[in-house]
Amino acid sequence: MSNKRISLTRYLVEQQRVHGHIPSQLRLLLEVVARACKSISQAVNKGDLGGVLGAATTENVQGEMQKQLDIIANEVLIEANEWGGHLAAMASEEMEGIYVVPNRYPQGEYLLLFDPLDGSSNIDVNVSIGTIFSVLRMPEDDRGVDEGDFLQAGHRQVAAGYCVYGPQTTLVLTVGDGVAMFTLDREQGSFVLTKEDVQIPPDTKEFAINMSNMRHWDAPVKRYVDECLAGKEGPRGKDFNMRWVASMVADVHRILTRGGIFMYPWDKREPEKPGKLRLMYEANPMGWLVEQAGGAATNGKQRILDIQPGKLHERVSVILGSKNEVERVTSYHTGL
Ligand code: P6P
Repeated sequence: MSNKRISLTRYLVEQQRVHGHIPSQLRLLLEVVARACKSISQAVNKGDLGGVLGAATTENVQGEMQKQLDIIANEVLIEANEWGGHLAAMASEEMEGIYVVPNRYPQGEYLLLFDPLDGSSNIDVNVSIGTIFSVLRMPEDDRGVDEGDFLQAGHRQVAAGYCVYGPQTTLVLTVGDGVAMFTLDREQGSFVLTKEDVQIPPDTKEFAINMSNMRHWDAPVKRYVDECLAGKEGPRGKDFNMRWVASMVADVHRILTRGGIFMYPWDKREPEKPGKLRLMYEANPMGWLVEQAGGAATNGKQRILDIQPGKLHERVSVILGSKNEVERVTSYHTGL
């Protein structure tokens, strides 16, 4: 890649010129989301100095105690996106129902879904966290927007990405033509293209899973992890390393950067739930990014992006990353 600095705006304009599927309203939406992520990054960066660490006094729709920064990030995204005329409505992990753009603003043709601050348990201990977002198009018919309009399979996304607030603040984005990464230049206050055409190696020696749940896993997951732990002397014939940041954005960023497999599978702690992670604003955007980078994403049995959602906040089992590893774990589930 040449050493000229390409801004997010220039990248999106040039992508539109070359590929023609980033209409101006979608480009505006992505630039607004990026600006909102910059604001969230500033708030996260302040930490204790900003008086924003620690728990709020409220629970989110999942019944989880909210952190102050969860609420701040949610409000930043709502306020940044509601007036631009590019959205019909928004949905967030932090809100029970959808947020319809108020009548005082023009309604657009896109739907924005987000986890405003994923990895909240890491906020107070200064470990990377992030914002995950997914963009869908409003269905064609002209009636008003409701929750049902959001219930589209992940393969219908028109854009997806995340912003990781770590040692660098990096925006990672796909509009269906591969994955690009933009690092925030704090002096200029702009996101600068630092990597494009991201590729995940098909094989890996690194797996990510919360090992403390081992006794609750289903047999196929236990088999896969046991084989990794058996190392050179085992059936895999090589040693594996393990990582678990407990921040999906950080784990996925590592996998996009150097490969690996991330698993948050169904387990028998809450057998009625298909998994912990949410389909619409965690698994779908991350699954598309990983596929766009040559990886794979399944729920153990089927492609995540083919799952037809039944509820806005439904959960899903997630296995994603290096293609050959994901296919191996999936084959242990399906017997194929
Ligand atoms: P556990 C963060 O709360 C999150 O939703 C994901 O970002 C992360 O991968 C997972 O949950 C961590 O869960 O059970 O290991 O704390």
